[in-house]
Amino acid sequence: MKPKSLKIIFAILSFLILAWFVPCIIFQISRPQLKWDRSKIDTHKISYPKDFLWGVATSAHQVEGYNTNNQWYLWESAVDEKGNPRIAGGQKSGIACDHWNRYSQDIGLMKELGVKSYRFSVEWSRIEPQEGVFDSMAIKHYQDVCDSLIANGIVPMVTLHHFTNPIWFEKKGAFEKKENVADFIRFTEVVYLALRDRVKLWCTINEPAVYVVEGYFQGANPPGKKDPKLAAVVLRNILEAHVQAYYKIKSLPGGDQMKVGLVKNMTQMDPWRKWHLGDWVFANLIDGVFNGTTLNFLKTGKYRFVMPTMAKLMDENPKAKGALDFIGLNYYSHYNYKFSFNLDKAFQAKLLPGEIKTDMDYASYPEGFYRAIKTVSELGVPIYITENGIADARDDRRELFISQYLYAVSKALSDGYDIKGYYYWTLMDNFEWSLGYDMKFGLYSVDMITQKRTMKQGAKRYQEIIRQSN
Ligand code: IFM
Repeated sequence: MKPKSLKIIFAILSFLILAWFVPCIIFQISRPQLKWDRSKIDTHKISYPKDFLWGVATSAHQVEGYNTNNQWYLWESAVDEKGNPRIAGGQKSGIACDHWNRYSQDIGLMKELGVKSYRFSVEWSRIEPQEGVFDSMAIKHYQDVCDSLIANGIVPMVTLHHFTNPIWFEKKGAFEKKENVADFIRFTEVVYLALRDRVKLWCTINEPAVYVVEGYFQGANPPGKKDPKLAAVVLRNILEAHVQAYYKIKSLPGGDQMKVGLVKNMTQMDPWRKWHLGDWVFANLIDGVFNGTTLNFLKTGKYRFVMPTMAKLMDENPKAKGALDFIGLNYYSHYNYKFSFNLDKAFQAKLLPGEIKTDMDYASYPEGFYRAIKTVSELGVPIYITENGIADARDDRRELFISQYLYAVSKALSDGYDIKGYYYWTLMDNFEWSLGYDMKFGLYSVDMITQKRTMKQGAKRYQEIIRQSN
């Protein structure tokens, strides 16, 4: 071969190598995947401020039982295109943990743990069973729950929307239509006025991106659609609902005294292979849609949802900037993406070598907690960890999980991040949506026949950490 041809081949090869590896290096620098040498970490060397708000979290549909008037209840009896049940093994939420009737007993469990706060959601379909018709008994129920919490020295944190919609709202298109946001705002006003004397901490919407991805992109949750363009619209509208709910509360009596925030699930979207440009491109794309769109909207008021060839929606609401007194952070883990032209394959979670798997399809990844705190801190408001926990039916990883994840939070605190509280997900084993009762996130197990609650061994680490920090 002539030297000239060799030179050309060399130049092409060099170009290809540069075009492949240089972006990989840039991505690694801009989004480093933190990895601690866990064998050198002393998870007992942690420290928390005296006024740190230790808590537990639940949501209405997952624990209350017989929420028969929402879209999830219908979904639980539905089948997919192939005739398979929508929920694993055809399970139904049913009586769940009967928390509607047993909340006093459950507040006793919170006392036993030593927590100072309880995050729970109010069930819209109970409070407004028909459009514009409010049930005073349901409202009274939540007033009683708050009274009982306060009497026991436990601070209530209320979530207004945690995945469930009343059937009437779902039927009229839920958040697919921007004009329907007004329904949520009317509900917000009623709940706020009923509970404002008792509740100071408000979460508007729980995990908007999860609601959208599961319901409108992957179709695992109701309404089971797989429509990226609609997903872009629904995310825009549900974020708009947050903004309007924020200003609605602020405009009502006592609103200026309230802390109102949005709850963001920060799943780290990482490449499976750091040297693979395809993995990076895929991970960045998902990160952009799942995390970036929401964070950017809250930061700048600009809505930018881009999935090349699938969906693109740009919008703006300058009022979104500033519509936040705190950010609620739900953190569990990361997903490692492997590039594939077949989207279903690329979405399959991959575990990195040596990772400890939880019962969910992801690993335990405490370093990602620190990364998530760092990322949401850029919003410039205090952080409440509104959810964090492990699905661990054998209860043989929970203690380590709690130790390592609370080490990450303690490290973030000592590095100056403004974290006000931490809510373990979840108080007791409950209905984990499309996975039914198979995923055991609870600090307490629940006997589904007798409803007996039993503290798990792993929960004792949480109890100990709370006790030591007081
Ligand atoms: O159970 C869910 C909760 O409803 C929302 N955040 C994640 C939890 C565990 O998957």
